[in-house]
Amino acid sequence: MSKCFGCGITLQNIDKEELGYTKSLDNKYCERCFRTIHYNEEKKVNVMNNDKIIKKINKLKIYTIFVTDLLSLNSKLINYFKSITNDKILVINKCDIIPDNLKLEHLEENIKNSFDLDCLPCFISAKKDMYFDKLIKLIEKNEKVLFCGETGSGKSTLINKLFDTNLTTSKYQNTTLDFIKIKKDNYYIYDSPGLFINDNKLNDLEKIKVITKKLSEEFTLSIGNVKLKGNGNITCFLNNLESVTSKKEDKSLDEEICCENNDIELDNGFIFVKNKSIVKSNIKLNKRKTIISK
Ligand SMILES: Nc1nc2c(ncn2[C@@H]2O[C@H](COP(=O)(O)OP(=O)(O)OP(=O)(O)O)[C@@H](O)[C@H]2O)c(=O)[nH]1
Ligand SMILES: [Mg+2]
Repeated sequence: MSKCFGCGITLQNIDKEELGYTKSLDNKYCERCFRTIHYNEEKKVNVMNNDKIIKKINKLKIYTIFVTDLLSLNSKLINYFKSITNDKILVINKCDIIPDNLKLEHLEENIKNSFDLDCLPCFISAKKDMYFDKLIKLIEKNEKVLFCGETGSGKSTLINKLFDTNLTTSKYQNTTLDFIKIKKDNYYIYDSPGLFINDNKLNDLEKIKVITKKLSEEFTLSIGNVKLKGNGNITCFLNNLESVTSKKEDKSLDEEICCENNDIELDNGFIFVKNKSIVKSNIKLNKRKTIISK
């Protein structure tokens, strides 16, 4: 049975409504990939469960490149990274979106400390071909390399750039549907379906939006589905598409955390709180040691 070159799904020419459909089994791509590539269409599908993906990655015992971006990096994702038992590296893609005043070498060190990693992460930009050297050196040491990480982190884009392949990429979630094994020169490269972390993921990243706000008890600050009150100044690092509004409201918020030199993790970014402050919210939020300041 042949598989789609774009997303890895098994090709079939029987059921138009089912995944893998193509008119002719001689085609290299399924209809879903064809429509994504040529018409930028989204077709939502049921995805492979995260635990199943991690189990398969660990079973393959291959050097693993775990891809994320700065706004998606959070404790939930890092727990998946840590559950990979293969030799591995954390690659932070889309570094073209990071504001120039944030120095990558500081971020690398701070991320290692904040998430208690064994080694420094590696910043790259697949889209802009930036900082591939270190990654290429790591790849060259291994005959087989597997790319994994959250959906939309840019795994397939990165493989296309590094190995001149034609995997399907898109701004939508769950583009790659199954593991894909590609032989290229002396290497075996594996792409994998993306891990699904949250419904609110925004993949279309331009420059990170940096917004400074003062929290208060009278005004509710809304960032996506998160509402905030409290005291002190905060700096928000957000996706360019994320909306931020402020509204006078008497209603109190139930959750509360005390922050000092912490980041509060959001679905598409984070909030840096430098000075000691109380942050109240409508949903339970997670704080970490900041990745911003030294
Ligand atoms: N700004 C920016 N966008 C990128 C970069 N790399 C990839 N992207 C974009 O991220 C989106 C997702 O890319 P994909 O390569 O399809 O992501 P994936 O990790 O393979 O996603 P799944 O197959 O769903 O797991 C696309 O819109 C890419 O253009 C990058 O370095 N910078
Ligand atoms: Mg992909």
